[in-house]
Amino acid sequence: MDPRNWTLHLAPGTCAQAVHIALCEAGAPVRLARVDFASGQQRSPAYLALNPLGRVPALVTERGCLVETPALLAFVAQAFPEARLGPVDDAHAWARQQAFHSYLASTVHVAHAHKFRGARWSDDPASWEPMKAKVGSNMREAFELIGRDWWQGPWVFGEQYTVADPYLYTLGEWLEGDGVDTAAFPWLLEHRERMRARPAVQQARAQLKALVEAAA
Ligand SMILES: N[C@@H](CCC(=O)N[C@@H](CS)C(=O)NCC(=O)O)C(=O)O
Repeated sequence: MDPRNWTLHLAPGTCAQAVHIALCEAGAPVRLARVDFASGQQRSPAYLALNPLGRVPALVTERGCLVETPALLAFVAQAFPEARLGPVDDAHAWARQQAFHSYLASTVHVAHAHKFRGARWSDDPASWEPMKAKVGSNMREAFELIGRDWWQGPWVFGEQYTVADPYLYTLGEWLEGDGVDTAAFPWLLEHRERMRARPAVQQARAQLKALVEAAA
């Protein structure tokens, strides 16, 4: 498989950033395709034919389309072992990393989604505001747990940077918008600065900016 033949479908401000950064860390020169949420492109027949979930990220490869952030991060770490983006040869450590990714995807991301996507869980618009009101406290509690039970520092799993780092960084960037006072998480703010200093993060941001500007 050759990453030059792959296309990552993404949108600004989404969890797809984690995969984009991971691919930049791996030095994988994939093509990028922006999905325009403003016009509902994620639900267009053409996009649904590609990814029936109607979400980003989606990575189209020669062997088909891969979806779901934890699976994509595992794929990048395993497809580019020389980049050392995860303990792919250590079954226990690898499972532990998958557990962290699963927690981010199934609990943290879902807690955040209650802010804009209440209609997924209830047809009663009156229930959307109470769901939204709970987002800040749920996100704060999730990051308290991460800081207590997962975080090792200076990276999520200690001295070795892994694909867990862009995932935590990406979801952590949502906190202020969710009404969480991040001053309570100095370890996270320091991690954010370390992430922003990485060439791969700067490369991913520059690529996305260019993509957005090209579409404007
Ligand atoms: N479980 C999926 C969730 C993907 C997801 O919900 N992505 C959001 C952006 S962060 C999306 O595409 N939302 C579009 C929509 O809900 O219409 C994953 O972890 O990749």
